[in-house]
Amino acid sequence: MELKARTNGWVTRDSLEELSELATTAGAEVIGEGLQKLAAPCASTFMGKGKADEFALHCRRADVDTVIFDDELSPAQSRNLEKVFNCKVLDRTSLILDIFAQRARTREGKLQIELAQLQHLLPRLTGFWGHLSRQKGGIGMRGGEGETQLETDRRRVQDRIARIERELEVVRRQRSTQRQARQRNHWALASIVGYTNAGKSTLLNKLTGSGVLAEDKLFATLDPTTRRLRLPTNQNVLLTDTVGFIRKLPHGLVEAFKATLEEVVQADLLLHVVDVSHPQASEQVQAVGEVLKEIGAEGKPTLMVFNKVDRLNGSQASLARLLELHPHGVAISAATGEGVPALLAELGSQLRPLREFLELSVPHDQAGIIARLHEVGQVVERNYEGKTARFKARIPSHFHNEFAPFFVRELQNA
Ligand SMILES: Nc1nc2c(ncn2[C@@H]2O[C@H](COP(=O)(O)OP(=O)(O)OP(=O)(O)O)[C@@H](O)[C@H]2O)c(=O)[nH]1
Ligand SMILES: [Mg+2]
Repeated sequence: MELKARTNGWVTRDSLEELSELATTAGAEVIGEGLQKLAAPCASTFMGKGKADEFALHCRRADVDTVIFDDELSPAQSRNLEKVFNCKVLDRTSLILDIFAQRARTREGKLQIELAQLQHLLPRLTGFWGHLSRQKGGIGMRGGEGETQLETDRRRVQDRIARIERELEVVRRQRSTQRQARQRNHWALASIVGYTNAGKSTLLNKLTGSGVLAEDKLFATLDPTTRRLRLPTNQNVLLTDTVGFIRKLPHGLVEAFKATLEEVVQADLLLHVVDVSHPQASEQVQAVGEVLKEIGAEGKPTLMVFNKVDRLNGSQASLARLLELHPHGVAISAATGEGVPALLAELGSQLRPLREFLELSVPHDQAGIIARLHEVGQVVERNYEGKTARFKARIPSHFHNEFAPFFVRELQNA
């Protein structure tokens, strides 16, 4: 397999390296790579004609069966390139779609990925029948070429897209009902976000002891998992681990994964996990920011979690830079547990503004109320002297009614 990219400067090389990781994740063996600097891509073949022929020779010699481009190709460009290379041509988007298709386990995940694939396929439905027959998902080859057949296929794809969208709408409604049920418990919702392979699932497992699959592969997680986390301060948080982000995440994919990503949009707080041992940690932070913007989750209260500090081996410069930019960030190792207590403390303090700090006075005989206060609130100070017990506690605002008869005054949040 050969790789080829066209953008400029050092970013190209990193992006190409990531493309190679993606290809390996998809199950391919990477044979080689190539770069071409062009002022503008060629309209018909993306890369220059001479370079394309040179590459084709290379591919034939190495018995390559697939060429992957790091940039998005137009339908015509990939068709023309398939002729030049005489093998399958993919771009970054189709590669990512392919990995997602392999990973999808739940009905929802499968629907979302099929939707993204069909949306990617639709503009590529031209007279080129090979494309259709290669697609997974049951759109088979039917005999007879020509416009009529093409129109039928287009309509079929459009019908299927409409059906999937309707089914996903049902999923979305179910999710929203589940979320409302959870909100009746009035627990804060926190979503773990971050670049793929940053250690999000490892962190969820470390914090909640759950067994989410964590792997040294890109996009190990597709479907969201939610677990309850009880902080040392007695606050309950629902933590959700979800699909990782990547640079140039296909827009259609973001669109298709809306139901899943809604968890992120609805969260009270985001835990943005960063692999600080990665040479492009800062660029990855930026890429995650862009996806958050795209799904409408920018500007949410965010706790930066700088993960994999155990792999830094003394080279702390990039961590120091990131901590300077994000002074409330916490450096941890989800693998060894280093820094996790500090993370829990910071999580508690960031969730605090969601609660109000109150002073209450409760008669000693109201044992039920006192027990309830300790259950749902975070009691900071208690004084049992005198006829009534006095408490200073942080209480989620939706519980205020229960304690209203015992309010003394509101306190300043420390
Ligand atoms: N050394 C070290 N490795 C870690 C740490 N955290 C995670 N890893 C490893 O990094 C790899 C990716 O971890 P995951 O938890 O699957 O990452 P993720 O962010 O959930 O990745 P996707 O779901 O694929 O987006 C795994 O091999 C983990 O064992 C850490 O603190 N230190
Ligand atoms: Mg994961």
